[in-house]
Amino acid sequence: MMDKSVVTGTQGGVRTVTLNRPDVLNAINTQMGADLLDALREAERAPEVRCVLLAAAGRGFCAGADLREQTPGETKVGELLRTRYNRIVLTLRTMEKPVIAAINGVAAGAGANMAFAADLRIASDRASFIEAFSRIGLIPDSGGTWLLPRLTGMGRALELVLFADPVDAAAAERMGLVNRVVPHDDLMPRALEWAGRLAAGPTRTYGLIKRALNRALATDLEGALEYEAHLQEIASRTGDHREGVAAFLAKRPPVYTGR
Ligand code: T3D
Repeated sequence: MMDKSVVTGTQGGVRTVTLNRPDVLNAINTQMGADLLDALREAERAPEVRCVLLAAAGRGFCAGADLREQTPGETKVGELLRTRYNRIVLTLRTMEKPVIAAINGVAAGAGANMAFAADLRIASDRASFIEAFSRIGLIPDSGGTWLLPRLTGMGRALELVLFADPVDAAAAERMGLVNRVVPHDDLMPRALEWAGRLAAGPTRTYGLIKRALNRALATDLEGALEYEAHLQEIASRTGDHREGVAAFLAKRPPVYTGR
């Protein structure tokens, strides 16, 4: 039987979604793109999932689109992006539960931008990032044009995409591309620790937080304040808010159900 291109497992509310084409550094072919989108959408729907951890098998995180599947000039790239990559990035970005990317090695092209679409990034000291697109005469896709200037500022974003040089983990942390860099062997334990913590949190509220921050990037202060007021009404009616206040007053740790 062929190995699955994406492997999933759930423990303690954490759904781990592992890219699994290690021989090609997890380059995304048609099958893997479909499997990844399915896996993310399933994680988004599943009520028992309270945090998603995007990880990868082998020495690479993801080398972007599988270039062996492409025929430049013939492949309908716009359609491929609209039906697959854009949906993956939007699902990562908008699903109303936290998404962590654990970056074990090289992340290139769409592979880098998928990592940048996650909410938090924890990287091995062996990780690197390459906005590889311009090396092969393409523009950054999979959200790169939107995500990079927001993470690093416009000057650095342009440097990353025009030169398309590899950025090592330490430089990525300095630029704000990743939240933490850890020794390689600590990557999955540390990522699972973060994921476990978030999976025990007020999931509904985390979802509202993502909604608020995503919207805030596209609005003015007045609009953001109004949206905060609207969403806070919703958050204030959750069981987890009641639990949080009760726990504080009783001087005990809260036990959140995610609702
Ligand atoms: O056109 C569209 O579909 C639109 C969407 C575009 C989105 C994109 O992601 S465009 C960008 C595509 N990605 C790239 O251009 C990166 C290509 N890969 C590399 O530049 C290098 O592989 C890396 C810098 C990522 C890693 O280098 P290195 O030296 O550590 O490894 P390697 O030897 O190059 O790769 C190992 C194997 O993976 C190798 O196979 P082999 O020779 O052992 O049989 C290599 O061919 C394969 N591989 C790596 N990247 C891809 C790939 N195979 C297919 N597609 C890849 N993207």
